[in-house]
Amino acid sequence: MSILSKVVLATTSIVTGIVTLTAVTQPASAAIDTLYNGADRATFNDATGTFTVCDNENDGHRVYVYAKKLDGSETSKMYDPDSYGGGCGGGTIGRGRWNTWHFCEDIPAWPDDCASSGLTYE
Ligand SMILES: [Ca+2]
Ligand SMILES: [Ca+2]
Repeated sequence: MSILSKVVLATTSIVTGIVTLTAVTQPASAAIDTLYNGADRATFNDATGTFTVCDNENDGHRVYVYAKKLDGSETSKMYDPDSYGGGCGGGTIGRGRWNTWHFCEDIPAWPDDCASSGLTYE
């Protein structure tokens, strides 16, 4: 075997090792939790702690998400900043003793219309 062949073989096994390691470190249990409010939509990614919030209804009602901990404390509201159209909004939370998250449509002069789901991100 030539020296060049040995170098190529060694490089190949290093690359293979990196690929395998990357595959193993991918979160196996990553899940996306989705809440709907009509056509409006929000997600939570439990691999990254990231919320997205998308206003898909051209009705003048903004949408936002927030999360609540077991001790009752809440995050601030994370809005879709440009409301209907454009992109989505969102934010990221740290790991902790979370309890629920809420996806709400802002209804002026009425209680906001919210959908809720359990939240585990420890
Ligand atoms: Ca809307
Ligand atoms: Ca938007």
